[in-house]
Amino acid sequence: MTDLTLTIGDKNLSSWSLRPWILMKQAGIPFAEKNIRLDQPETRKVLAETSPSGLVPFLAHTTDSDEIRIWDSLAIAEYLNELYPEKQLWPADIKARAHARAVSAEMHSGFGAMRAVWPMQFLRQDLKHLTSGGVQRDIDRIAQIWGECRTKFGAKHESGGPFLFGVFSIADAMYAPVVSRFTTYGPLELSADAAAYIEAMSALPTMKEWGDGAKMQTGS
Ligand SMILES: N[C@@H](CCC(=O)N[C@@H](CS)C(=O)NCC(=O)O)C(=O)O
Repeated sequence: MTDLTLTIGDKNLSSWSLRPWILMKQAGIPFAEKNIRLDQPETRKVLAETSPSGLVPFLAHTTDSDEIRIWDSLAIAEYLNELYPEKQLWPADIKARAHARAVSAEMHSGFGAMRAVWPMQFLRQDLKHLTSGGVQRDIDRIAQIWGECRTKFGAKHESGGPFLFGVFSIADAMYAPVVSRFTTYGPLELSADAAAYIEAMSALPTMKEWGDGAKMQTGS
């Protein structure tokens, strides 16, 4: 039995939940998964009973003496990084790691226009949407971040991997929901680098597994 339990929301909708879920899957960290259906009459009550913030994702780590509770996607990622140092969830190089932390924090606290106008709908690929209200500015900045990470760090990484810092890291987990949004509300005019990143992320078996879970939950 695993001692980590990750509680998440609907896979079609819960962008914040996708981050720690895909991080743990990609890193091969075993965990039990609990699902809470969002937007149901009982959702508020169930969330309040589960997570101190009343939000998902929520990670519980049962140890011999304690239960450690973490209720924010970036805090969960940081905790897992400390729990599994050998997995190098952040890039090993200090400059790359600082950059990865900065772009992850920027994602965590920013891009409000895109979040508001383009909610994640993981299973949809056909929603054309206006890029008004600052959405285009968010798209441009995200594409710039992806291009810069891949050119300055990813391309130079010994793995030759297609991710932001070469191999999959916390930064990729943080941007996974944006990849889904760009697919849902696209096609977008993007640089070759940003388009290649979307292709690499979308091809991950873990992204497909999340989508299969969303299909099961929605009965589609
Ligand atoms: N900053 C938090 C945000 C979490 C969040 O907003 N979660 C949403 C789901 S994606 C939620 O739990 N909403 C409650 C609801 O829909 O009732 C994190 O990074 O985990």
